[in-house]
Amino acid sequence: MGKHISRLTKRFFHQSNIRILMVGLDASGKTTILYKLKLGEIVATVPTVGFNVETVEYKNICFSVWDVGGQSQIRSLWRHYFQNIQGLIFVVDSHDRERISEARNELHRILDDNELSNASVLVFANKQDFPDAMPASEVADKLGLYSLGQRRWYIQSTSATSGQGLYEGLDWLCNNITVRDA
Ligand code: G3D
Ligand code: MG
Repeated sequence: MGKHISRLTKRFFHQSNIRILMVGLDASGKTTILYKLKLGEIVATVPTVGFNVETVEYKNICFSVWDVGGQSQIRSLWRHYFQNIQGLIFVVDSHDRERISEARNELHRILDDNELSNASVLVFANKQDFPDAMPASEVADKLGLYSLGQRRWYIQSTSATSGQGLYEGLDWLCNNITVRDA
């Protein structure tokens, strides 16, 4: 894991202030991913009631993470975190067929925000270790990724508990982010 991370940091080395947002429905695996990446100390904050944000800063890269779905009253607060985002990671529980359409709605609602119009989208089709998990192609279809038009997106099968697929996905994101130097 350490080797992968140093390789990724080298990639990012010449770029400044990379901001990556990682969101998904609750229990999709975001916190597990954050810990698995071992980027550093995860700081959990509650900027307001019902809105929990985890952040990790690793050299010039800042990850912000929160749960989406169901809390329409706090959506307006998200926009603060949307500014200067180059990459969006959307985490899906590939084993949760019941909530895949809710995941789809949340993803599209986020992508409709103007602040994210240039953000590349990496989807982690997580929990692939479940035998009945939907394959990444089915997750892509059910999330409506094929209708995203010009947007750069990529879907990666992952199993956050073992770490499988995480670095492959991040590799893609490193190569496909739009850097807006301040
Ligand atoms: P969240 O931060 O998106 O809400 P978490 O999700 O990271 O808290 O994960 C929710 C639960 O799913 C956790 O289980 C976690 O271990 C499990 N999980 C995450 N990723 C995977 C995966 O790839 N495979 C499997 N099998 N489980 C995974 P608990 O039991 O702690 O609630
Ligand atoms: Mg969490």
